Amino acid sequence: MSQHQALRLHVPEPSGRPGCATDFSYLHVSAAGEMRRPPVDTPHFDTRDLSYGLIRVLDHDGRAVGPWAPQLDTPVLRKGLRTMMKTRIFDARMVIAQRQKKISFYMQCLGEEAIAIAHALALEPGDMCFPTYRQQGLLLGRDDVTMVELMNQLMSNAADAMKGRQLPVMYSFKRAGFFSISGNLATQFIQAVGWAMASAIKGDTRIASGWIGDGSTAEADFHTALTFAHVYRAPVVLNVVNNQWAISSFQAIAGGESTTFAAKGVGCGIASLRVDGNDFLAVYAASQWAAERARMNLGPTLIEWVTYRAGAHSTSDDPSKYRPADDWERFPLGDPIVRLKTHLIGLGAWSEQEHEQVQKELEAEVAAAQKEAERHGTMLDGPFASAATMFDDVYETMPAHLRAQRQQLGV
Ligand SMILES: Cc1ncc(C[n+]2csc(CCOP(=O)(O)OP(=O)(O)O)c2C)c(N)n1
Ligand SMILES: [Mg+2]
Repeated sequence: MSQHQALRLHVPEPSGRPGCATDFSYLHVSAAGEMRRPPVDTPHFDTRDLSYGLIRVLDHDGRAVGPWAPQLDTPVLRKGLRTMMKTRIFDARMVIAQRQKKISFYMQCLGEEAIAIAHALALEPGDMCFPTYRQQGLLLGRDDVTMVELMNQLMSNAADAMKGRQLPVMYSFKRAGFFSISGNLATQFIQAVGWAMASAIKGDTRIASGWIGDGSTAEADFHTALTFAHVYRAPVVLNVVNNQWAISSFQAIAGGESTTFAAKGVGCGIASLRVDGNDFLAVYAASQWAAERARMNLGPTLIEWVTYRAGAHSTSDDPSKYRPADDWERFPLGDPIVRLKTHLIGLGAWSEQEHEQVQKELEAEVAAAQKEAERHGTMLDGPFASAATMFDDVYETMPAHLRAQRQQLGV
């Protein structure tokens, strides 16, 4: 027998389980206004404290405090709140539509609305996002993409621009700087870095914004993307949405327990920030800082957005099996909609009455869009595309084995 003790592995566990409240002290939440804001040309090693702390602007009373408080006009904030409310209503209706079998599958971004919506404000026309399936807010804040178009895709109906070949939610809007979503997670990150490098090689001025979830950072693509982004100082913003869960796997399993996802960026030579993702103002301020760095050829920035996936992973998931049902209510960073609403009320630019009124207006707007989309068909009762369409638009000249399969199908 060896005189050494038996070796053992550490397997991270969440601090809460169904019936046992989560201890959120693991999050290490800084006070609003506490973190410093360095100049955009700061070197990566000077962001070390910012990758372990938490950049926050909105305090408990909804006031904007500290060096990261951005200068955003009230109409922009009002539109931001409206878009977050619209996104939540849209999501809720689409979950119901899935339960009614009108769509086959859906993924909501409940609780994470501020991230995509405030981030979009820091981007310019022509910039390209490489999103995952929880950034519908990038599209719902735009005037050049309609809710009907999104719903057509979700219902895989006759007006679906993807012709039913993409899983619902996997949108593609080149004109809106929204790269086709791929279900193969983490691919978005290397694609974003590659696109950003191409933009620089061409001498263009457009930057890229890549997206990944906490769980997906465990994929090799994440690390490859960081290496290329760092080495070539690619003009890209690397967004890691840490919503605490990857389906039923706690974020610690992907490596967020004794370090942070932002700190991984610093280790790779990339300026990195850890930011309150439920704080609309902090999301905008950090995104703007990172976008400016990219535009000024100062290289990539990794931003870890700390948030909470308040809903189920997808319509195929039941989170009550693996986490406490009231987790979101107890999450220390609160609800992004309530926080921006409180801020605007404090500024005298919103009221409870207006909130109720806007809620009703948006519910009617989303319902009308659904009615319009359903005119083109749903998964419940068609009309369905011919099976022949799955063979179209893939190869310029269809290979023989596919021609044979098509014949076999008789279409
Ligand atoms: C490469 C790859 N592995 C596994 C999956 C299956 N899968 C789909 S979503 C998901 C969880 C992802 O969690 P996270 O990255 O934290 O994103 P979130 O869903 O929380 O937004 C997994 C494992 C996949 N789609 N692609
Ligand atoms: Mg996650």
